[in-house]
Amino acid sequence: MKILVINGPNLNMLGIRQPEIYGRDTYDSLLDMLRAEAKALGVSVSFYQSNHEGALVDAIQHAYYDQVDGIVINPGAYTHTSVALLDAVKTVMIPTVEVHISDPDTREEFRHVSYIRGACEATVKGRGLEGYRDAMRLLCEKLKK
Ligand code: CA2
Repeated sequence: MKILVINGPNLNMLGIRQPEIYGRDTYDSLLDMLRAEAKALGVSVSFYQSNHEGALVDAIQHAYYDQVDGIVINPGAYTHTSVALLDAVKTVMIPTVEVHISDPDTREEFRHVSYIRGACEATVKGRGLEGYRDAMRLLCEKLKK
C-alpha cells in the first residue's frame, strides 16, 4: 500500500518559527516519525512539500499516475482558499485525510472554512504532529476495509 503525505506552504519551517502554535519539532523529524509509523503499519510512504498551489495540484495528479492508495494532506493556508486543491482531490478519487497541527476552528474566523474537507474521508486537527500519525493510521484502516 502506497501513502503520500503532502504539506503545503510554510510547513517546511516547522520547529524554526512559532513554536507556541506548531511546536518545536522540525519538518525532518516529522518525516522520520512518519517513516517509522509506515514501517510499523507495513506500508510505503513518500513525502511532498511545496509553497506553491499549482505544484500541490500537480503532486495530487501525479499520485493518480503513480497509483498511490491514500493521501494525507496538510494544505496549510490553502486549506482556507483553494478550490483548485478541492477539485484535484475530487478528480483523482484517492482516499484522502486532511490534517492540521493546530485546530483552525478555534483560531481566527478566516481559518474556519476548509474547502478541501468536502473531498476528504476525515479531518484530524489540534493534535500537533501526532495528528499526522493518527491520519496515517486512520487512512490505512479505511483502505484495508
Ligand atoms: O494547523 C495547521 O496545520 C495549519 O494548516 C497550518 C497553516 C495555517 O495557515 C492553517 O490555518 C492551519 C500554517 C502553516 C505554517 O506553518 C509554520 C510552521 C512553523 C513555523 C511557521 C509556520
